[in-house]
Amino acid sequence: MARRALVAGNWKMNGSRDSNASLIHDIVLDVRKYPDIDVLVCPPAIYLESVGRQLEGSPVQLGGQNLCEQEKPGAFTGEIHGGMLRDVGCSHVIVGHSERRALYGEGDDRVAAKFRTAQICGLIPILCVGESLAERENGQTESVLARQLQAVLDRCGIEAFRRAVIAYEPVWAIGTGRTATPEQAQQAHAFLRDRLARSDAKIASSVRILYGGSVKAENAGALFGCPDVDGGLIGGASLKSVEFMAICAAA
Ligand code: G2H
Repeated sequence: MARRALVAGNWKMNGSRDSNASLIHDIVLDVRKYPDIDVLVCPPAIYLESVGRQLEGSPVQLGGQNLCEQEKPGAFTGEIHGGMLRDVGCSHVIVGHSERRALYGEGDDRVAAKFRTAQICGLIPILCVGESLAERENGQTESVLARQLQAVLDRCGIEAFRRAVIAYEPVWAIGTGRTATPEQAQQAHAFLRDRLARSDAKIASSVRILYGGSVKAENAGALFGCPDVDGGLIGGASLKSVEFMAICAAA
């Protein structure tokens, strides 16, 4: 891996004050064994502040799972402004996760707006892209990835990728136990990097592209061994400290 690896836990809508405290306790104890990688946790918004407090003094970084695309705070009931994520200690925020795209109607334009707002607020966006099973079977994987990436390039420009992370998450591999093979992951990651290289080769070679979709301790090593895979966005397996730290060990 030419770039510094990042292992990010996306807790999704899971956790409680007690389970979070125990999970973070274990991660903080263990993470010092892995000084050569970056580790990030993305708890549900309501727990960001308490988890952030528990992370103080540790190298583990904090991220949000979503933010409002509005650049200024105001009358947007139920939404969370990027500045608020910064305020409670977040460095990163996930944008465009396929669950947001599919279940909450977030299209490419809205995802691009969220990406931009994240950066305006000083956050590093983790842009999720990925094709559905039908799209893969119809041979549309590359056109879907290109479209999702282009929406952000059109709105934010290539320079925006100096401070951004991409996560390739094939929808058919998310929470299904079905993981992309290392070859499938490498092919998609290389494609994404190549698209960025058309605009700026240096930025393309420095941007971290994570793989996400049923990553576990047993498959992490092979995925992270691919030249264009720079770590992972981990869902279910990030909720168990032993499994999550084993994934960190593989990075
Ligand atoms: C993909 C991933 C984390 P899981 O959504 O973003 O989840 O590892 O449970 O497939």
